[in-house]
Amino acid sequence: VEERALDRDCMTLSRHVLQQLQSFGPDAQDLSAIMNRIALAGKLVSRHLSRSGLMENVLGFAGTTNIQGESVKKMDIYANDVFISVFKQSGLVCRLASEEMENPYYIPENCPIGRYTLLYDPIDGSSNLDANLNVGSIFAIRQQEGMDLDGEAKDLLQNGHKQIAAGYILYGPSTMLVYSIGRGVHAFTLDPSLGEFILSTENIQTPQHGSIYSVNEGNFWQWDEPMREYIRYVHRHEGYTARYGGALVGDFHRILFQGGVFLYPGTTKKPEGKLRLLYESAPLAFLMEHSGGRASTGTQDILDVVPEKLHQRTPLVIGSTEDVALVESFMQSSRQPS
Ligand code: P6P
Repeated sequence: VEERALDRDCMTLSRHVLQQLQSFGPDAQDLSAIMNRIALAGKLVSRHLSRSGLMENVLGFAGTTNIQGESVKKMDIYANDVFISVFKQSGLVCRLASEEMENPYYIPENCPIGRYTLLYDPIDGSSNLDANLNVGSIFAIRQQEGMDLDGEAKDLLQNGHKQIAAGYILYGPSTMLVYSIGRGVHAFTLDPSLGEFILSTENIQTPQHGSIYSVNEGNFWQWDEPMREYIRYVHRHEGYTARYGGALVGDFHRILFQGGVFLYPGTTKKPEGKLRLLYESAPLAFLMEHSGGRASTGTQDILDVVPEKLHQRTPLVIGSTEDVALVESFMQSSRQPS
């Protein structure tokens, strides 16, 4: 048993990425190195969060608002800068597109050698921090296409099939990193004593159906009739239970492992929904599609959506294939209310 435990402790994230690619060509090395930098960012953010209650000037509002007019938390800014710093020294990533920055951040010394772009939400669900509840970082990696001479990063405005890797870091009771490079979805748990993310679940399989539906029912009065019909259906039928943590990564993580469905549909206030496409919904859709689940806007696969702008929002229905299909049957009102 001791030997098995030792072997497991040796399956670090970068080793796993190389193994996944079964080749040690330049792409494999690059992706392994990029994942390693993301792991470093996760460790730095995790360390900062674990002491956030004790340090001055970490929690609370930064006194600024981001491009969506949302008040920015100091932690949002810290985490955003962590990702920039870890990639500055990497030589791999030329551009970073983040929820916290109106325009992509370019690292000139890495361009054009570093042909990769990191799209990320540095801290998602930061309002949970004030209650010491889980938050997460979400990321996707794309290859730059063209020279982007005008600095508009127009090549990022392509559908989610252009993602070559995606994942998230969940800062919960343990810090976990979940990723996919298109060959299954794998979870790693940070062992703080080693400072390493160690493989904890390989090839996660999302059940075809689950009892959980995860949605903010406080928005009921803002939904259209098909969405209300779906909620009435799950209220009426036995076997459903509601779980909603208010932070996307934690709610997603539960569905990824246990099945069920997470929804953030359009509302009267936000017809396009609240969640962003490029660095929230598309990375999670990439994962869910590779763990046997599905991700939809309610009428279209998330991975097929072509954004018109960097910070575009989208409605999101994501989880078990059967449960996403049930929601779609209401949304496409192809179903008679039963
Ligand atoms: P609501 C957090 O602000 C966030 O962006 C996601 O992490 C989360 O899923 C959602 O918004 C919660 O939004 O409207 O239910 O509070």
